[in-house]
Amino acid sequence: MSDKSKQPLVGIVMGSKSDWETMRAAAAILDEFGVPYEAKVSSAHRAPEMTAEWAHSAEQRGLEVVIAAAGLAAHLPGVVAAQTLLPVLGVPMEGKLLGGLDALLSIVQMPGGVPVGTLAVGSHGAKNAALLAVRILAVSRPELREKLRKYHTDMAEKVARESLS
Ligand code: RP5
Repeated sequence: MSDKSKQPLVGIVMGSKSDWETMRAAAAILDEFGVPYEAKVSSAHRAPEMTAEWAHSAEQRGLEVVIAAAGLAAHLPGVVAAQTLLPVLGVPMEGKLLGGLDALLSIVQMPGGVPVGTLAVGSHGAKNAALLAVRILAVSRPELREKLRKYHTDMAEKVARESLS
């Protein structure tokens, strides 16, 4: 888990506790890079005021990037992006009925003016949202850039080891 003694830099917000199973993949990456984060369940529909308050105060709490995950009519990332100037990365959750296409379209089709950077559906999106958050933070943090460089070198070496011939 994130080191609670450190100032969280990334806020992971999700529409339901049921999303955490998927969003663990984002938390695991942030832990791997030593990036402190806070994780919060809040819903654009079921708890609109709490969501607005969380988004409004995100910047003054010291967060620099938001990862927002939601399924079904997934309005949470857009609603959060409307209430903060922090970069918001949206992760569509995989729903049972439409496989996450509903959430993907809800998150990706933001009207011009309020951007949400949308990642892949499910755990690949969760993982990449965290890696993108690390890249954003790494712009002004050389130690994170170094860790990213090593991450990519390790990944390439792993693929090379897995080659079949
Ligand atoms: C969305 O509804 C949540 O983000 C979740 O993906 C989906 C289902 O929520 P639960 O019924 O599991 O609480 O708001």
